[in-house]
Parts: sequence; C-alpha cells; structure tokens
Amino acid sequence: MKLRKNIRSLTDVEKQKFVDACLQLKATGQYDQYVHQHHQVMVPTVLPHEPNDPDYRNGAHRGPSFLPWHRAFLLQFEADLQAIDPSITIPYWDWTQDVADPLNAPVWKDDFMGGNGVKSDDWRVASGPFAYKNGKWHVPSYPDDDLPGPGLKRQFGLVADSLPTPEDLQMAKRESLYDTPPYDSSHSVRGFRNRLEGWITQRGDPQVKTTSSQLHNRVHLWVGGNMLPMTSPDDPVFFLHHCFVDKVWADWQARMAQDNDQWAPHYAPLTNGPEGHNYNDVLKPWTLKISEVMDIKALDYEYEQAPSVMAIPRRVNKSPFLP
Ligand SMILES: [Cu+2]
Repeated sequence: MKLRKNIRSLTDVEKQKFVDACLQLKATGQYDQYVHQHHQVMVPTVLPHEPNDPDYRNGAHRGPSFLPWHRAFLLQFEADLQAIDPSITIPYWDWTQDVADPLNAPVWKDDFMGGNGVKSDDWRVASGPFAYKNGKWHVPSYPDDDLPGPGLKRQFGLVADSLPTPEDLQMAKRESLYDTPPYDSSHSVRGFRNRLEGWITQRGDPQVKTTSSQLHNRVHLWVGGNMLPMTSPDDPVFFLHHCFVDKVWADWQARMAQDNDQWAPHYAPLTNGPEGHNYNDVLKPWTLKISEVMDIKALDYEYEQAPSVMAIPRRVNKSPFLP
C-alpha cells in the first residue's frame, strides 16, 4: 500500500525526489498534458454558448464528480511520477496548519515549491526549483490568463486574504450528505462536496466566518497567479493542494462507511443526476467509473494521519537497568 504523507513529514531526500520527478515530467512534455487535461475538462464552462445550455455540466468541477475526477487525476499523475521513481507518492499540503503564518509555510521553502511571486516582476516566482529565472519550469501564457507573459506566478494573499482554518474544515467534515439536488455550485446546495469545493459562502450559510470562496476554492485564490485560471496545474502546488482535498474526502468516507464498508450510500447521485456525475458514470477522459474510485484502499494507497489523531504508541522502556 502506497503512503501519501503530509509535506511536513517528508525527508529532504523525499522532497528532492518529488521535485526532480516533476522537473523531469516537465522536460519531457508529459507534465503539460495535465495542464491541458484540466483545462479541457473545464473549458466548456467559459465558452460563450455554455451559459445558455442548462443541461451542460462541467465534468470535474461544480458538481458531485469534483472529488472523484480529481482523485483519478492524482492517480494518473502519481503513476507517472512512480514510473520515474517507484518510491514517490504525492504528498499533501494541509493548509489549515499554515493559517497563522502562511507566507513562511514549509511548503514554500526553496528546497520544495519555492515562494511568492514578485510584484515588480509581474508576480513571477523568484525562488525555488520552479522559479522562472532557473529556466526549468516553462509556463506559457494563455489567452484567457489575466497575467500574460511566461513563467510561474503567485500572489499570496492578494485575491483571498487568508487560508481556510481548521474550524472551516470542520464545517465540511460535519456534513452528513455527500451532495444534494440540483448538485451544482449554488451557495444554497447543502452537502460535503459543495462545502469542500468551497461554494457554500456566507450567502449560503451565515455561520461561515470569511467572505468570498471557501476551502478548496479559497486556497486557489490565496495562492493566486497560475492557481487562478483553468490551467491551475501549471503550479505544481496544485497537486499537493488537491492531495489534501482528496485526503479530507477519504477521511470523511472512512467515517461515514465505518460500520458497513458500503460506499454507494455516501455518494450522490446514484442515478438520474447530471451526466458524468452519477455513481456509475465514466470519468472522462479516462475509462474509470466514479464507483471505481470510491475506496482508496482498493486503489492501493492510504494517507498518513496527523500526529494528533494517530494512536500514541505505548512507550516500551528497554533500559537494561530495570528488573
Ligand atoms: Cu482545485
């Protein structure tokens, strides 16, 4: 079973291996396939005809398939990393641990994801392995990008001024239903998926503490730059962010299904929902069905738990001076 660790638990060697494998996928052009894949699945939502088609649904966002689609996306990325080095797994960035000091979070160190963009340089990242000046992380500018010009860009805290808190995350974990009709991104749609994706704002729930987008969406906004548009996998932190989103879902699933190991009751819709979002629908562009990505153990991976929720091993005193 593969173990996906918290980025805080990675050794220097593990960080180096992950970064090197990303750079290698970039050099071969494989990495950019992920950017295009994510872009492609989102692109119809911004075509001019799309808002006029009430039946059109994005295959990976603003609906129940948000979590399964990104789980499949991570699996494909991880398989490509493992083809380079079988010991690599995607680490997760638990952003709730960085609320107090987000600018100095371990994820942004020079030996890992690198830091913030520089305003006077059109928000280009200036430090770490993915910095524009190092020439190893080519990021083209897209026509629909608000920040034209090449290079990886970040704008910490500019679009959203704070990361989600542990309390914000609790609101999602407390949801008992996965999703509810009409299964979209309206702020009034109750359920775990819409809460974690981040569409339940203060307008939908006065208990929400901060304005604007929440949880998953809020992290994209807080990082800013290349994390804002449809091409957000351009920033490799995308995968660490979505790995945590996937962990939150896996933890929620484990809690909901703990008595009977049944997954279907903790997904919705089973049938008659929007196309591509039902339990037995195929996750495009793959052949996997939503029902086939429900159980992470069956997919041969698990998540390292935070020290606070891990069982504390009983201390065994091996002193030879004891009787
Ligand atoms: Cu995302």
